[in-house]
Amino acid sequence: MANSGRGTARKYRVVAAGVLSLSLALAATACGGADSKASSTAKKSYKLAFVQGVAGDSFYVTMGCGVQSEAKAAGATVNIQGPQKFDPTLQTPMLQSVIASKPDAILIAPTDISSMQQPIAQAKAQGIKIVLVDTTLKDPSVAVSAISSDNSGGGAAAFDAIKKLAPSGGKVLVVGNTPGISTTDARDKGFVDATKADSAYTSLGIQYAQNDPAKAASIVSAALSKNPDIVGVFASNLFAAEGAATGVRQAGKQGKVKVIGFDAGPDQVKALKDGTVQALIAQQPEQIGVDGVKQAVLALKGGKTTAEIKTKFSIITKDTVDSADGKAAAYRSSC
Ligand code: T6T
Repeated sequence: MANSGRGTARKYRVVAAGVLSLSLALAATACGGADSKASSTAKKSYKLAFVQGVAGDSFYVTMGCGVQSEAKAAGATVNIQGPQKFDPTLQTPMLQSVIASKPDAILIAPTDISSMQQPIAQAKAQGIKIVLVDTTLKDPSVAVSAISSDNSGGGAAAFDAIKKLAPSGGKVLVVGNTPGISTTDARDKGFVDATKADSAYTSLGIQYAQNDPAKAASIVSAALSKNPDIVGVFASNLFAAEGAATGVRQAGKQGKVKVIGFDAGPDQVKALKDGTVQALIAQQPEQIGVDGVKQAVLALKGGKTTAEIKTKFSIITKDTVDSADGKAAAYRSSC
C-alpha cells in the first residue's frame, strides 16, 4: 500500500482555542446587537483546508494553484498539505489534525476508496463540509460534491491512441499505481476493457508500480525482455509514466514501443519532446481545484451543490505540446 511520494509536506500548525478566546466570544454574544451582526459578517471569511493525495506531485501542486486562487476570490483562507506517500496510513492522521483545527470545509483526494471512508465521515460528523477532489470513495455521499476527470474515458482514450500509433495490433501492458485508488483503477479498467474488445490486441494485464518511478521502470524492462514484441504501454499516472519512459529507454526501444502516459508533469512533457513517450493524457487539475472551492463555499452558504462534476482531459502529442493549448495543459511545479 505504501507508495513513494515526493517533495516535502508543509508543517501544519494547530491553533489551540484557549480560555481567553472563549471568554471573549461569550462577552461578544452577551453584548448582542451590533456585535452579533459583526460576528456573522466575520463568519463569511471561510476557513478551508485541502489535503492532497501526496505532497510534491505536480498534479496536486497545480490543483493547489486553483484552490488558492479561487479561495482568494471567495475571501477564504486555505491550508494545503499532503502526506509524503500516497498512503492512507499517512493521510489519516494528517486529516485528523486538520479536523482538530476546525475548518469550515475540507477538500480531499482520498488515498484509498475504502479505508479513507471512516476518517472522512468523522470530519462530516463534526459539521465540516467535505468535497472530494480527484479520487473518490466507495460511498461519496459523505461529500457535498465529488470532482474528477472522466478516468474510465481517459483509459479508453489511451487505448485509441495506441491503436493509431500501432495499427497492426499486438501485445499491450498497463503500468498502474496501487489497487484501491479510484482514479487509476478506473483508467486501468477503461484501457483493459477497450483492449479486450479489439481482437487485434492482447492485454498483458496490469502491473502496479506503487507511485514509484524506479519500480515502473523495472516492470517495463522485465516485461520487454519477457515479451520483446510488446507494441504499447499505458502508464496510468505521472510516476508510472516517468518510470515507463525510463524502462523503454533502457531497453533501447525508444519510439518502437509506444508509450501513452496519463498526466502532464514537467518530466512527462520532457519525455514527450524527446520521443520516449508518444502521447500524454492531461487532466485539468487547476479546474478541479477551482470547482472544489466553489462547491465548498456554495455548501457553506446553504446553496445547492452538484453531487458529481466531471472535468475534461486532453491528449497532447509532440506536434501539439508547444501550441498554446499544449502549454496550457501542462502541469506546474509551483503557482
Ligand atoms: O494522476 C494523478 C491523480 O489523478 C491520481 O489520482 C494519482 O496520481 C496523480 O496524482 C499523478 O501522480
